[in-house]
Amino acid sequence: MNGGMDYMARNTESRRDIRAWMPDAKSVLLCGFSYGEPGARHASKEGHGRLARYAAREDYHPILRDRMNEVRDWLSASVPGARGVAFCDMSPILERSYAAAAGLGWQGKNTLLLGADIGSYFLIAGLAMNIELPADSPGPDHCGSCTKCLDACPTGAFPKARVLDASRCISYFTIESKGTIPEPFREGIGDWVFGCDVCQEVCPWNRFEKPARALPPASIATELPLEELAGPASAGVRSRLKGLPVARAVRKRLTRNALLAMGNSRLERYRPILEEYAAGADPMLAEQARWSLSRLPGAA
Ligand code: B12
Ligand code: SF4
Ligand code: SF4
Repeated sequence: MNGGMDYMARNTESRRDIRAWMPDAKSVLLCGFSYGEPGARHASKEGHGRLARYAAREDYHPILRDRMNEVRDWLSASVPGARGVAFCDMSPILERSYAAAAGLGWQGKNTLLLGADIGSYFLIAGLAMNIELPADSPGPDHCGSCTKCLDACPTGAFPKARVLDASRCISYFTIESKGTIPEPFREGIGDWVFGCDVCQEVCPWNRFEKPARALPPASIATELPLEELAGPASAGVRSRLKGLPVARAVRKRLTRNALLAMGNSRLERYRPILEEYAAGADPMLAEQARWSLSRLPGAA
C-alpha cells in the first residue's frame, strides 16, 4: 500500500498525536495555501510530458515554513512563554487529518483535503504551539454520492473511498520510486512525468479554485517537451527546473519517466532516442526504452 515509503506504515498512531513530535504541544494551527489558477487550461499536449500543477512553481516548503514562523513569532511576542514549531510536509504528522479536525475542509474520497470555497488546489502547513488556543470544529463532508475521482484514477489507486494505495499512484511512481516502474501501470501513467492531478482535475469542487497569494505564480508550463527531458538538451531544461519541486526527481528518474511517456505517445519520431537508450549501459533505462519502442506503431 505504501510503495517504498515505509515510514507511512510506521507509528501511524503516534503520527496522529503531534505530542509524539512536540511533547508540550497544546494547540495545532493549520493553514491552507492556494496554488490554483482559475481559468487556466492544463491538458495533454502532443510530444510533451505533464507536471502536477504544484510542481511548476518554486519549492513551497521553505516559503510556507517561513510564513508559519512569522505567525509563531507574532504569537511568541504577544503571549509570554509561547513557543512553537512550524511544519510542512513532515512525515511524522498526518497533516490532512489535523487540517480536517481544525475545520479547514473535509478529506475527500480522493483523500485530499477540500474546501467548499477553494477546492483542493492548496497545500497545508502548520504550527504546533505550547499554549492553548481557541479550537475550531470539523466541517461537513460535501462529497455526497460523487465518485468522479475514484472512477478517473488511471492506475486504480483507490481500493475504496478515502483510502489511497500509494504503491499504485502515479505521483508515487514518477516522484518517489527509484526503480523500474511495473509494467501493468505504465500505460495508465500516460504523459505524466512528475506527479499527477487527475483525481483533482475531475473534482467538481475545483471550479472554486483560488489564485495563489502566498505562493509565487507558476514559473514554467506544466507541459514540457519530452526530448528536452530525456535528450541531449536535458541540461538546458534542468537549469530551468532549478529550485522547483521537480528538481527533486534526480536526472535518471526524470529520464525514465520521459522515456515511458514517449512510449505512451506512440510517436515514431522518438524511435532514435529510444534506440539509443535501449542500447545504453543503464539497465533500468534500457528496459524502459525497450518497452517504449514496443509501443511505437511499427513495432512487431
Ligand atoms: C507521503 C505523501 C504522499 C504519497 C502517499 C500519499 C498517501 N498515501 O497518503 C504520494 C507520493 C503518493 C503523494 C501523492 C500526492 N500528494 Co502527498 N503527501 C504525502 C505526505 C508527506 C504524507 C501523507 C501520509 O502520511 N499518508 C498516509 C496516511 C496514513 O495518511 P492520510 O492521508 O491522512 O490517510 C488516512 C486518511 O485518509 C484516513 N481517513 C480519513 N477519513 C477517512 C474515512 C474513511 C471512511 C476511511 C476508510 C479512511 C479515512 O485514513 C487514511 C489511512 O489511514 C503528506 C504530508 C503529511 N505529512 O501529511 C503529503 C500531502 C498529503 N500531499 C499532498 C499533495 C498535494 C499530493 C498530490 C496532489 C501531489 C501530486 N499532484 O502529485 C498527490 C495526491 C495523491 C492523493 N490522491 O492523495 C498535500 C495535500 C494537500 C491537500 N489539499 O490535501 C500534502 C498534505 C502535502 C502538503 N503539506 O500540502 N503524497
Ligand atoms: S494522483 Fe493520480 S494516480 Fe494518484 S490517486 Fe490521484 S488520480 Fe490516481
Ligand atoms: S471528485 Fe467527488 S468524490 Fe472525489 S473528492 Fe471531489 S467531490 Fe469528493
